Amino acid sequence: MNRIFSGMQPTRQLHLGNYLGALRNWVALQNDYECIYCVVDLHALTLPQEPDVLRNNIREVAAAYIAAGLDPERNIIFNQSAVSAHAELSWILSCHAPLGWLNRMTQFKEKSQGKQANDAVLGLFAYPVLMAADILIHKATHVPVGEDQKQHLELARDVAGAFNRAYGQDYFPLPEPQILGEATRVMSLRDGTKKMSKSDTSDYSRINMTDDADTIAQKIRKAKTDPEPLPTAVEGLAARPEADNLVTIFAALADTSRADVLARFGGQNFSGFKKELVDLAVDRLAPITTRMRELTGDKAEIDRILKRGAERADAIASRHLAEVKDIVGLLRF
Ligand code: AQP
Repeated sequence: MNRIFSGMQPTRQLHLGNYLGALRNWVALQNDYECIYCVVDLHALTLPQEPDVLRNNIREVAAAYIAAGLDPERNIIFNQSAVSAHAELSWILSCHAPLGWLNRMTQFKEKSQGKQANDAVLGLFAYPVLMAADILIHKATHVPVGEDQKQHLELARDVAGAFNRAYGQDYFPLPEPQILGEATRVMSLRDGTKKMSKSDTSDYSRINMTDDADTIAQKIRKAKTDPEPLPTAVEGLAARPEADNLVTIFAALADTSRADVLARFGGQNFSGFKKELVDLAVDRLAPITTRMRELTGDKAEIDRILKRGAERADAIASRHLAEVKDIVGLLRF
């Protein structure tokens, strides 16, 4: 049976990269798979968080899922910390994950940059093992993510394989990454060589899912470009990271290809293209933003959805955790 698992961290507001690289694909997948979508709040703790802000962000991410089109009845939507089997399996898996594998993870290197080697916290280093546990506790077969998560997914497969080999059983499926759509890696609007990211200090680097139409327009107008007109073919985007990024965003929002976008705008300067991109982005995001605002206004309803989701997720996860405990030789009473 195919089962999807994926999640987002409730660290600040979600942005267009989260939407185009992941969330939008999740919505499409709900028609064909059994889907479990998690707000990975334990992952958020790997960087310092303000407790009240974190609580709000957890609800806001859940609201974004639903506002983007995920049906909380058809899918399981819950927050990670509400199902303790995630953290328990993470410990068991961490006993099967060699340090050498974790030392290769580029996200840890990026996020611990600027810190003395011994000041980075253990949780940040162990992040990929918790992510492996999130996926494997549900025996998920497919994981839709943006391209930046590919390395972590490979680690999850390696850890699953190491566990299976250690106990001579084909217990965990090796989860397949699903890196889908035209915009698998949306870049910063200020620097086309950097990933669009929640933690970028410049708000102008990203379009947040809560931005209003004026803010979106301003950010796209100010987005970095180069002096050349848009090329007429995709090959012409090579070595033009900012142009490539804006064309990719346009293509993803319009559900078309970069070639089609260039067939329309090739040879023109950026100003007309940017005007159309503003209209398109506002058209696609405004209904989601409006729905998100309605949902976040009703905390009790979001909490009800998360609680119900946690009960459903726990029913799957507890069963698997019990099996894992039996496999490794822990006593259950
Ligand atoms: N720029 C991006 N382009 C495409 N996909 C992206 N994703 C994130 N950024 C982009 C995908 O969104 C999903 C959820 O990501 P996350 O919230 O768990 O954390 P992240 O990848 O750490 O997101 P950020 O914005 O980059 O946060 P910070 O700045 O805190 O590191 C994942 O599927 C991810 O691939």
